[in-house]
Amino acid sequence: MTRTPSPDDKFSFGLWTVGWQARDQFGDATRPALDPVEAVHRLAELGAYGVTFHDDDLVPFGSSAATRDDILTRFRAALDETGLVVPMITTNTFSHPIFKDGAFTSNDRQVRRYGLRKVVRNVDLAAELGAQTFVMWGGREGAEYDGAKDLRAAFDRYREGIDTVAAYIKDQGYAMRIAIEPKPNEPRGDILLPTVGHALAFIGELEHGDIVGVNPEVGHEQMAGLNYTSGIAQALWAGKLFHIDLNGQRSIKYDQDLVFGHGDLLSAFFTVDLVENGFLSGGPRYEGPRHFDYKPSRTEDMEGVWASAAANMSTYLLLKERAQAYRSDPEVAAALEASRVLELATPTLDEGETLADLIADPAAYEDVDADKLGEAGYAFVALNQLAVEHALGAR
Ligand code: GLT
Ligand code: MN
Ligand code: MN
Repeated sequence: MTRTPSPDDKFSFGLWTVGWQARDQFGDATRPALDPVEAVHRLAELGAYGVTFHDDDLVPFGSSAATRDDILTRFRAALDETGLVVPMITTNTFSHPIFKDGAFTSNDRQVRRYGLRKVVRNVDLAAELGAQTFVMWGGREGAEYDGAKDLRAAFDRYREGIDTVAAYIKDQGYAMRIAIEPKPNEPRGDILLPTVGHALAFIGELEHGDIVGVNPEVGHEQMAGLNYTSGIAQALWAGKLFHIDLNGQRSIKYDQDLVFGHGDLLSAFFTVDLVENGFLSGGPRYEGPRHFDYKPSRTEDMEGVWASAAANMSTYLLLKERAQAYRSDPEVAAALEASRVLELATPTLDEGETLADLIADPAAYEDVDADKLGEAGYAFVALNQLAVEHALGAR
C-alpha cells in the first residue's frame, strides 16, 4: 500500500524536477510551465518538507532587479504559508550559451569571471533563504575532445573557483557548505569530477575543503557502472556526505532520472538501509534532506507529475520499513554472524600490537594452514537472499 510522508521524513524536491516540461533532445515540451508557487503548495500538500532550486528556475535568466524582487516576495510568501523550507540552492551554469564550454573551467576567462559572479550572487540568496547546502553540479565543466582542454589548468581553475566561493561563504559568516555533484558525462562528452571518488580526491586539494563535500546522485554513479551505496558510504566515512540526490537509473546509458526505486530496486533498498539505519558497526550518520532529483517521464501529464512525486516518497518509506525489518530479523543477525560480517569491525592488529609483534607471531603466518583457511565459504548468498525476501515484503 502507498505510504504517505510527513515533513519529519525530510523529503525535498528540486523545482526543476516537477517543473520539467519534458523537452528533450528529440522532442518538444509535453507539459505546460509550472509556477514555482504552485509547486511549493503541491509539494507541501504531498508531505514534502523542502524545496530546492537553481537561481534560474525561480528567477528567469536576465530578469531585472524589480522582477527578481517581485518573484522572491511571492515565493517567500508561499514558503511561509506552507512551512516548506529551502535546505539547498544551486546555480545554473549550464543552460545559457555563455556556459557552453563551462563556467569555472571555460577556456574563455571572461566567461569564468561571469560564472563566478553568478555563483556568488546566488550564495547570497541561499543565505537569505536559510539554505545550509550549496550544490555545485559542473555539468558543462568538461569537453568532447581530449585536445580541447589543458587539463592541469582546468583543475587549477576549478579549484580556484570553488575555493573562491568557499572563502566567500566563510568571510560572510554563512552557515553553509558546498556540495559538489559528480557526473561522468552528459551534457559534455566527459565531465570533470566524474564520480564520487574523483570529487573526494579533488576536495583534498582545496584550501577551503573543510566546508566542501559531495552530493552524489544515484543515476550519475550508476551511469558509470558504479555502486551508489558504496559511493555514499565512502563519502560518509570521510565526513563528506553533505547532501544526496535520489532517483532511479536502469544501467549504463543516458541519465534517466527515473523515480527513486524505479531503477535498481535492490540497490535502492541498501541505500535506504544505510541512510536510515547507518553502518552495521555504527559511526557517522547522514542527517540531511532526502532529496529527490528525478524527472517525471515525458509520457506523463501534470497529474502524472504529482503521482510520480508521491511515488518517490512512498517507495522510500516502503524501503525504510523493509530495511528496518531486515535489521531486526534474528535470522538476518544469524546470517551476518555466519558470514562474519561483524568481524570486519575488529582491528587487524591487537591494541598496542606493532607490526614487529605481528611478524614475530607464528600463529599469524608460519603456523597458518592457508589451504584450510581458504576452504570455508562466507555464505553471502544466503544473506543476500534474506535481503531480497525482506525487500519483496516476503518476511
Ligand atoms: C541538473 C542535473 C542535476 C543536478 C542539478 C543541480 S542540475 O538538473 O541533471 O543532476 O542535481 O545543479
Ligand atoms: Mn541526473
Ligand atoms: Mn542531481
